[in-house]
Amino acid sequence: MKFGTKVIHAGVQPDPTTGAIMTPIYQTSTYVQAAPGDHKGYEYSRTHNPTRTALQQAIAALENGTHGICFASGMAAVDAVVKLLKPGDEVISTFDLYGGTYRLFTQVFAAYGIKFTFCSLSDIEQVKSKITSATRMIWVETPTNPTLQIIDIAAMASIAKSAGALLVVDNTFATPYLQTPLDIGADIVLHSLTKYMGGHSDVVMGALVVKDQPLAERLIFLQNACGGTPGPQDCFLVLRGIKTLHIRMERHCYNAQHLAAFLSNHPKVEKVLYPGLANHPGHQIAKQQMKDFGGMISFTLKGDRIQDALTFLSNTHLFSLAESLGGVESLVGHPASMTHASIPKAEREKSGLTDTLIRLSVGIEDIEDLKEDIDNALKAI
Ligand code: P1T
Repeated sequence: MKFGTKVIHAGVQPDPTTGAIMTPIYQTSTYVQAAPGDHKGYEYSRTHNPTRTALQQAIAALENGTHGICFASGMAAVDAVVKLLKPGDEVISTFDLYGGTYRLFTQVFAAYGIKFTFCSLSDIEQVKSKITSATRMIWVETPTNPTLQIIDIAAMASIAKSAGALLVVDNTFATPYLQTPLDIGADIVLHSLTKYMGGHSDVVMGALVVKDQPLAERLIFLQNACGGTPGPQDCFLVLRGIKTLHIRMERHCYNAQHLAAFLSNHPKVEKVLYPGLANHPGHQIAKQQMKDFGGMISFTLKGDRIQDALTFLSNTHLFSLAESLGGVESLVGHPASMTHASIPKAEREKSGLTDTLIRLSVGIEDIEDLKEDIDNALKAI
């Protein structure tokens, strides 16, 4: 089945009791049993819920996995993956990572004896040099949040395999419309469904997708045992959101490509980070592993003055100043003080996350209006 058909049909079927074409919101915590253990597959909604089951099947199908496992937030999904490990185990990752993921690694799990090593994941030799006999996981975002580096998934998979480690790919920025990491060697795909998958900035949720039965069983166990599960109404909203994922992503990519070109030629702009630009260091790998280049752009201003960045941020009107990304409406953010404030300055600057970096989540509005909005805010500097 092709992607545009899958987003609409995978995982869902008319409701068996009424024929309702849309999966109902099963707003129930429990299910009546005819006798102890004699039930219809549902016992308690932390463990299973029919609306969640439909969403989990749909997401698994989109990522070419066998199991989708949903959580109450992207962070709850990250939490479940790290709980596969035990004290003494090591994870290799990078500073160029969502600030909340870095915070969970360094301020929660480090205290439980799990070791996190941060390096440049675009430097394959550096990654190999960090492998030890305790390495159990390589943790990748690609494109990265917020400097939009492209990490070679197949190369990371081969390093992980030879070390006997799992490769985790946070696919939030790309979505399965642009890349399916399980097909090129990843073991676990992670999503903040809050972003492009939900697509409408009206829900917070996360998911994991795997294609290995024992790994799925352990993650499903952790989902139920730790209990960070989403409610059925949120699952319904994401199910509805993903029906238009392919159409929204096409427009996000189209708008971002045009806006990146516009910014690149603007006299007040220093550097544009967008993998769709031919001068982006990860452009060739992006072309190989992605269908298009996504809807996120980061850039810096000439002169590198924080005041200029703040002036820009308070002068956009269609781009709203807010955390998050991936909704139909355009957002602008200042990672150093917002989404990535929990990463110490010296560490975030190692991957180019300076105090003047501005991040755009380019929405699906008309490109001419978006260009005009950015141009006006640049003129205000
Ligand atoms: O916000 P939540 O649904 O818990 O997802 C966490 C998360 C995980 N992975 C990536 C790549 C993310 O970008 C996020 C959340 N990011 C933002 C809120 C942000 O504005 O970057």
